[in-house]
Amino acid sequence: MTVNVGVIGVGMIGQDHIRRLTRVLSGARVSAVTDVDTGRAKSVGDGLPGEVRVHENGQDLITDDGVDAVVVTSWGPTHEEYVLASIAAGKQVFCEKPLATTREACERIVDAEVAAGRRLVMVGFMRRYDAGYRAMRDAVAAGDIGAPLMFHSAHRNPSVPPHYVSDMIINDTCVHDFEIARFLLDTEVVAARVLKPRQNSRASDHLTDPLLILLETASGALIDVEASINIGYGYDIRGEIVGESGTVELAESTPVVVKRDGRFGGRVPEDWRERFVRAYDAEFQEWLDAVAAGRSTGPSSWDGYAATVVCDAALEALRSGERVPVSLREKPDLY
Ligand code: NAI
Ligand code: ISE
Repeated sequence: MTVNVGVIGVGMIGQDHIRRLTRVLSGARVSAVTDVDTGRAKSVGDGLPGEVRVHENGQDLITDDGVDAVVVTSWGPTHEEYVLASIAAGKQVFCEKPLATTREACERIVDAEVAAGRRLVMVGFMRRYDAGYRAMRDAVAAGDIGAPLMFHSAHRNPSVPPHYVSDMIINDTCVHDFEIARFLLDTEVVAARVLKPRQNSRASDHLTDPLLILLETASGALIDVEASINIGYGYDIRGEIVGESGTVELAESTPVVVKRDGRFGGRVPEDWRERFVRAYDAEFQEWLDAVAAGRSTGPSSWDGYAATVVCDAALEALRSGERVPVSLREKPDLY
């Protein structure tokens, strides 16, 4: 079966996902696109094979009979509306992170899915499909390093675009670290604190960069997340779990190490599209296969909700300088 996919928001990651749906993966075609920038939607649609409808808005795309499943790659604050509309239409929806930008919005999505009686939403937490993180999780689950005590995570972006506002360092960038910590340690976060080192002089005044976020978990393990969003040298994602009897950490992502003139070195990825290319491919292939088979898969609305609740607490901790407890509602049986 070929899944006809409609894409809402055809900016940077939307176009990258369209490329993989169209040229890399099997079992899909992009049948419709939309964007608030209608010129961009038309130009992306015109560049695709076959008949591609360019819709005026996301609601029209979702109810298009020629769309079997929806990809939401518009800006975070617009996700809730499109995810809710997809659930209402009974269509599977892949939503890029964050699921939604507030706890309340995520709760509305969870409630709608529970009322529908089946999982329809997959959230784009692609790190779960990265071979390195998977191997780390397997090592922990197999008991190779003993019970986890700490997870050190570093999230370094070379720079951020002009529309990047201050809260995004937490709810757009660190949301990945919070989410992968839950996946690796198989526990929930119970409190957050944020420390601010001296400001990076490369950062715009309206941004607080870097940050050090400390999370406590229900299992007693601690998580520290270093977020640097103007590090300049490249896109560098680091992670190490310290267990009672060993450690496991992500290897350098360079495919080769070059040694010459008394030195060795490798490539640092330019951005997330390069660093996580195989993870994005794997997450989308899994989603397409699940849609074709009429079943659900991947990070759920509950995972999206839990990650956003941690973001909310970290944002409050950033503003107040205090330790902020995190509490989740009761997990519905659906998840
Ligand atoms: P972008 O700004 O390049 O593209 C977003 C597009 O959505 C733009 O073309 C914009 O005009 C369109 N748009 C905004 N509001 C809309 C609306 N209401 N309806 C239809 N179109 C709308 O942003 P980017 O970087 O592509 O990010 C998009 C989403 O993907 C964000 O939620 C972001 O957090 C997520 N993302 C996830 C990544 C990952 O690693 N999983 C990487 C980059 C982005
Ligand atoms: C971007 O939206 C992503 O999701 C990337 O994975 C992340 O590294 C970056 O900081 C975000 O802005």
